[in-house]
Amino acid sequence: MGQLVNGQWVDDDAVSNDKSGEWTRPATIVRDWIRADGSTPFTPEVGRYHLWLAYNCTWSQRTLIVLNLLGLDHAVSSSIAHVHRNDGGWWFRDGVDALQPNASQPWESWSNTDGFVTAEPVQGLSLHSVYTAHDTHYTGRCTVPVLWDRTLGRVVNNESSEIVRMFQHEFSALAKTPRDLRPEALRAVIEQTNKWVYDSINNGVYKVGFARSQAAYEAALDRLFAALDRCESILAGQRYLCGNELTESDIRLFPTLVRFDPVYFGHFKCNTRRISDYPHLSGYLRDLYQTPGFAETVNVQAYKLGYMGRSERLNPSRIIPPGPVLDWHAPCEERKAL
Ligand SMILES: N[C@@H](CCC(=O)N[C@@H](CS)C(=O)NCC(=O)O)C(=O)O
Repeated sequence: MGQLVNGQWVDDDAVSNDKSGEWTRPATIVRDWIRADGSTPFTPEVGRYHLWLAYNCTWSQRTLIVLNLLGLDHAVSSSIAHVHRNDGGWWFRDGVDALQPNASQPWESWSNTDGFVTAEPVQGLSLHSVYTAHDTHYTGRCTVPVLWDRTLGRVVNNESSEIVRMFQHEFSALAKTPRDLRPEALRAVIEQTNKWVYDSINNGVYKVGFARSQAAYEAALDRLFAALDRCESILAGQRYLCGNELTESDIRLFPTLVRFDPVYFGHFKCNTRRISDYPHLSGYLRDLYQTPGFAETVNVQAYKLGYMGRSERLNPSRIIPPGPVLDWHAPCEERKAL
């Protein structure tokens, strides 16, 4: 794994489990905001910001879905990391102008969204060099997604939940297909939903998979399936999590659902039930998958290679199963009728 300590990469193998065996996610560090009203040094502009992402990263996927849904992909470019985090962390084929902001560079030369899904390790531009370009003395984990500002040559924010909010609320003037994914009338229910979905499902699968004691594993597993059961009963009566319109909460749940049967079920031992065993949840997953903006962010092979291909602890043989057979193109007319 590894992280930066005072600007130097250290290949530590720290795992964040406490004494009970429970796994905790380290806090996110850079939390600045782009504001349309000019109240921060970061203003929304076409071509100014770049996203460093990985297809196999669930947190990256939500930022990409929001970019697609709002029609902001013309304004914010992105690079997709190689699926394997190896010694040195995440790697990209090349960089945003090699991290030297240069306004004269044509757009095409700094956008790289070709996926980069191969089993072979690579070395190109490291994510940690993005973090040290931001701060030569950076200390902390080097995570994706990262929102990079080419004008100021620094990171704006590396917390996905905040990046998606900036895209929604601060980039509306640049959005080709603006829509409100957090309507005022639903804000309270969206906040509540995000909280339990994050604790028990989005982050919950990691708590199950990375638990280091039977008790911690079972507690996280119970919370996960209680929350999935709760989704199933909500979705029995309405098309989306917070009502009959698509909201941010659906975008946050989708990346976990789409990885569940191919990866979390086996690799993280989340195997009480598959998503395909839930009639409403599986119809909802297909419905979202078939909504323009979602499917193009999905890369199941990247999930398998990324999670299972280099996990010494959970999959020492590194064997990748070809299955399961999934069909997210199957009709879901009953969902649209809700
Ligand atoms: N709070 C962050 C979490 C991001 C995160 O944990 N990203 C993972 C990939 S899915 C990562 O890059 N981990 C590298 C590391 O921890 O060293 C967010 O939601 O943006």
